Amino acid sequence: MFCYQCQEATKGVACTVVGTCGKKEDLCHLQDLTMYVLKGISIYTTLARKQGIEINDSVNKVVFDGLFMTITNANFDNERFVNFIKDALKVRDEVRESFVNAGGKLPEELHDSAIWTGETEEEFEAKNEDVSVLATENEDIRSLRELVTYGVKGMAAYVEHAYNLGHEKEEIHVFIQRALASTTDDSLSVDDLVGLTLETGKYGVEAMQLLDNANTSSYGNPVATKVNIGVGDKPGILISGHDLRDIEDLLIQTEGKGVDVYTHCEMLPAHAYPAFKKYKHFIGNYGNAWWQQKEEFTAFQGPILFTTNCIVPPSKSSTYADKVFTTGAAGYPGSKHIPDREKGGRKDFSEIIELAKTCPPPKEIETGEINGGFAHNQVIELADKVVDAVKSGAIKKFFVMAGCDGRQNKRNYYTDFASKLPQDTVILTAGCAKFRYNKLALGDIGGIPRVLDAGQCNDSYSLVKIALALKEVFGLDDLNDLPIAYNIAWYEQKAVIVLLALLHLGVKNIKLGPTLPAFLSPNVANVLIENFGISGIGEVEEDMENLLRA
Ligand code: SF4
Ligand code: SF3
Repeated sequence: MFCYQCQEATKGVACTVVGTCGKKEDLCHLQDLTMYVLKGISIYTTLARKQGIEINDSVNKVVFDGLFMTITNANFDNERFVNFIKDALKVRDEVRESFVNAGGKLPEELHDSAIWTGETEEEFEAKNEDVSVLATENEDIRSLRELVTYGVKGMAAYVEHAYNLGHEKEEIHVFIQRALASTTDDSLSVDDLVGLTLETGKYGVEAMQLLDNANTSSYGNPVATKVNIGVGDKPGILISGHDLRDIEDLLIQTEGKGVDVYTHCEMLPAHAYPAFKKYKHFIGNYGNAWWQQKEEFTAFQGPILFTTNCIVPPSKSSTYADKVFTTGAAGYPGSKHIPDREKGGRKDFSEIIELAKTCPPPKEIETGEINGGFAHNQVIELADKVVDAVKSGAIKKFFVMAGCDGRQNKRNYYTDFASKLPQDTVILTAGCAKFRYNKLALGDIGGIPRVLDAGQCNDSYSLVKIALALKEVFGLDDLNDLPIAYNIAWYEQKAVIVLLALLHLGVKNIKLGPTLPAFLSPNVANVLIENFGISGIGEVEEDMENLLRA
């Protein structure tokens, strides 16, 4: 196996025996093949669109679902991948057939991903060498192809959440598929692929905007909220991941059932949406970022529903493995998977609710409250206060510390960084990176909390909107002239699309840690360093001094 798509790639190079995430070789091969088949589909859809031939909308869903399933820690279920590949091969061949039937012209030579076929698991496994990341020999081309691929994986996740709320944008599907097809095109140069990488960022902004519209038009604009981190006395269901439509279905179905609902990790921001505030049994948030789930799920004692990543494989001695459920793109072998909703309907969570009723209430692991709900609308409502604080010097600088958390000790850097920041600074955060500092007593500046949490990783879009609004207020031409520094933590591919989106918007001098991506070849890393001033992290004090001075 060869996988280097996340920040925890072994030795900062690649996982080649087993993933740090728990992904085994056979699963890695199935995920590689999934990507290959999606590329094959995308070759035909892109050709068809170029020739003005219409594609059935259902194909888009196959592509974004498949991409999402291969994101780090989303799906560990080999069987789901085997079935997905079989179905996707059929879809690919149907797309080709309808393209040809509609008078479409096939090129003389087609990439192998558009024609290869296999039926059995043995055939799938035997294909690995051809479909592995290493099949691209030139390391710069490979690096750029993977950078684009990981960007569209992140984008696909956001597209799926928006789709679940009835929001879609054709141009984003068209781009995702064109980008995938481009990764099979040997005629593209390094420069072409650099251009495609920046274009990926452009569509990343659109995907985040699409999801922001979907979330806020369905559930209202998040408002400043204090979220309880203690427990109630009833049995609970813990819901993790990013899908708001799923939490809506769960809250509705648990009402009046004597069962409480708690958020975990990236679901924490759900508490700030007005539509969810009416549920009395929506008690609070339990635990921290994804990587602490083994201990926290044990203490929770009730069922856990994963709507997306990040799943950590439970240990053999785990007392909660039989209480884990998955839905959507998430999957884990042996865990019950709740099927998709019928159009216009709701998912059926009754089995989880029945199980919860038989469980003891969660054990208390902490008490108190944390602040949330500082997405763009809420912050812009506070704009006068914020602008006055900047003008009076009460706020000297904002630090965007968005992104992902992870298990490496090196990430203590972010806790240290946040706690050592001077009192006249404000942290703007989004994503599960926040769990490194959102429980510190950092205080406020004239009523403005020093950690403004915009929400999930996709809500990094909110941070951009806030920056654009400040740029306007201060009459600046360039985002980089604002007193904002970027110190971003990444782990999986959604952070890759967030980063590419920021680059597209012209944000410079981003610090990216705790390590630079293994998939950036030295030359590609240099392009990012030279053109965008991207740098890795160093020592807290030195980094802070440099960022405060810049
Ligand atoms: Fe390794 Fe990350 Fe790939 Fe898992 S997703 S195999 S940890 S690089
Ligand atoms: Fe976290 Fe997995 Fe990326 Fe949405 S939950 S940010 S790592």
